[in-house]
Amino acid sequence: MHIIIVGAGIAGLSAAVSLAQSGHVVTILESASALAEVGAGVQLTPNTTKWLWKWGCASDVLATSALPESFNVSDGVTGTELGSVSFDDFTARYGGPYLVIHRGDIHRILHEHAIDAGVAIRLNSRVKQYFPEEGRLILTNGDLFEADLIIAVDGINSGARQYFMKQDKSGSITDDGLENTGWAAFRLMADVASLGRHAGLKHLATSHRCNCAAGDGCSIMTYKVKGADKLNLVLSHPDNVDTTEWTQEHYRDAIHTMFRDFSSDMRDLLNIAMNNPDCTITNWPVQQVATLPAWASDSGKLVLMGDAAHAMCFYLSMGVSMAAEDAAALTECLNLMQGSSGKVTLADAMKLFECVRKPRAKMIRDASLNAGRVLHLPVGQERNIRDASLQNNGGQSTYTKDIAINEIVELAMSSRYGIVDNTIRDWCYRYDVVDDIRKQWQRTF
Ligand SMILES: Cc1cc2nc3c(=O)[nH]c(=O)nc-3n(C[C@H](O)[C@H](O)[C@H](O)COP(=O)(O)OP(=O)(O)OC[C@H]3O[C@@H](n4cnc5c(N)ncnc54)[C@H](O)[C@@H]3O)c2cc1C
Ligand SMILES: *[C@@H]1O[C@H](CO)[C@@H](O)[C@H](O)[C@H]1NC(C)=O
Ligand SMILES: CC(=O)N[C@H]1CO[C@H](CO)[C@@H](O)[C@@H]1O
Repeated sequence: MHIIIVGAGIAGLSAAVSLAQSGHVVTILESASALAEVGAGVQLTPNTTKWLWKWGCASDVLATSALPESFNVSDGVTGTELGSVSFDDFTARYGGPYLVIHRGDIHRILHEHAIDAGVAIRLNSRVKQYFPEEGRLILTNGDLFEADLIIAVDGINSGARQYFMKQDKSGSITDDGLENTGWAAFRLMADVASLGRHAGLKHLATSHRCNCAAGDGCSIMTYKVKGADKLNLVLSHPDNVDTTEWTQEHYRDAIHTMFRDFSSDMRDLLNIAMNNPDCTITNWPVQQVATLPAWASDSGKLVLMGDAAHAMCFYLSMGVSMAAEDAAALTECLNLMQGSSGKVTLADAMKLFECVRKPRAKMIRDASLNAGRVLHLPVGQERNIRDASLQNNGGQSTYTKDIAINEIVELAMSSRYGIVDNTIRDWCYRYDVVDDIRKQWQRTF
C-alpha cells in the first residue's frame, strides 16, 4: 500500500520503519525544516525495546543508551528509601531491558532505519487540511497528496484530531481534545562532576539509577543519560502557576520554596544544579488527550496514532512504548488485511485497530495519571498504604494474560505505585499487542 505518515516524531518514525519493513511504500510529511528532537532523555520500557530490536535497531540503541540498575523511590523529606525495583532481571522477565536514551539519539536511529527501509521524508511540509474519507490532504503551500492510507501522528497539539472530535449542533468543533492533568514539571540538569564531590550525592554520579524523591504535591525525579556529564532533573509540581513571564530568578525562588522541606541532600542537589551558570530551567505543563470518539475515519483512510491520539502524563514512562505498540499493531492489521484476499476491508481493519488500541491507551493513560497522584500523596492513611506496598513491590504479581480487566483497573487506580508494583508493571510490560490483534481478528472475521 502507499501510506502517508504525517509527523516525523518518535511515533511517526516508528510507524514508518515498521510499515516499510513490511513492504509498504511510505512517505512522511513533516512540517519542520530539519529533523531534530529537542529535550533530554526518555526512559524506554522493556516491550518498547523489544519492538526496536525487532526492527533491527538493537545495536544502535544499545550503543547510545544507558542501562539503569534500578528505580528507587525515597521520601523526599526524610530521605528514607521507600521502595525499589531492580532492572537486572528485566530482560529475562520481560524480553527486553529498561533503558534511558537521549531523545535526539532515538529519533536519529529511527530516522536512519526509516531511510534504510526506503521511507521518503519530505520536510517543510505542513498539512493544512485532511479529507478523512478520501485519503487526501493539502499542505499549507497548496500541494495535494493522496494515498491508500494516511496516518496522522502529529503530536499532542494534533491538527488531525479535530476530525475525530464530536461536533456541536452548528457543526463546529469547540473542543481540542486536550485535558490538563493538574501537573507540570520544571526541568533542569546538574553537572555529574560537581555531584561527585558531595558525599550525600556521590551515588547519583557513580551509579546509574532512576531515583524519585517523593513529597506532598511535588517530587524530584533524576536519571542520567549515557555518556552524559549531566543528570536530568524533573521536578513535578501542581500545574497552578503561569510561568510565561518568569525569569530564571523566578524559577529558582519557586523551586526553593517548593522543596524547602526536602532533605538537605535533595536541597543541595537543587542548589548545585541551579548554581551552574549554564542552568536553564523550563516548565512543562503536562496535558493528556481525552478519550476520543474514534481514531479511524469511516473509510479507514485516516487514522490517528501516537501522542495525537493518546498523549498521557509521564509517571509510567509509557509514551514511547504506546507509540511502538501502535506501529506494531497497525502493521499487523494491514498484513492480516492483505492476507485476507479482499475479505476484510480497510475500514474494518482500521476499526479493529481502534478497538484493540483505544481501551489499552485509556487504561494506561488513567494509570499514569493515578501514578502521579499516588506519588505525590500528602501525609495520611493513603500514603501509609502506598508506603507499605512499596516495601514489598505490592507482593507477588497476580498478573496473568487472562486477568480480568476490572482487577487490573482497580489495581492501577489504587494506592499502589505504578512501576514499583509487580502486578501493575507486569500488566504494562507483559502485553503483547500483536497477539491481541490476532486474537481479536480471529474473533471478528
Ligand atoms: C516532559 C516529557 C517527558 C516525557 N518522558 C517520557 C519518557 O520518559 N518515556 C516515554 O516513553 N515517553 C515520554 N514522554 C512522551 C513521549 O515523548 C511521546 O509519547 C513520544 O515522543 C511520541 O510523540 P509523537 O511522535 O506522537 O509526537 P511528537 O514528538 O510531538 O511528533 C509530532 C511531529 O509532527 C509534526 N507535525 C505537527 N503538526 C504537523 C502538520 N500539520 N504537518 C506536518 N507535520 C506536523 C511535528 O513537527 C512533530 O515532528 C515525555 C513527554 C514529555 C512532554
Ligand atoms: C536501590 O534499588 C536497588 C535495587 O532494588 C537496591 O539494591 C539498592 O539498595 C536501592 N537503594 C539505593 C540507595 O541504592
Ligand atoms: C513485542 C513483544 O515482544 N512483546 C512482548 C512483551 O513482553 C512479553 C513478556 O515478555 C512477551 O510475551 C511479548 O511478546
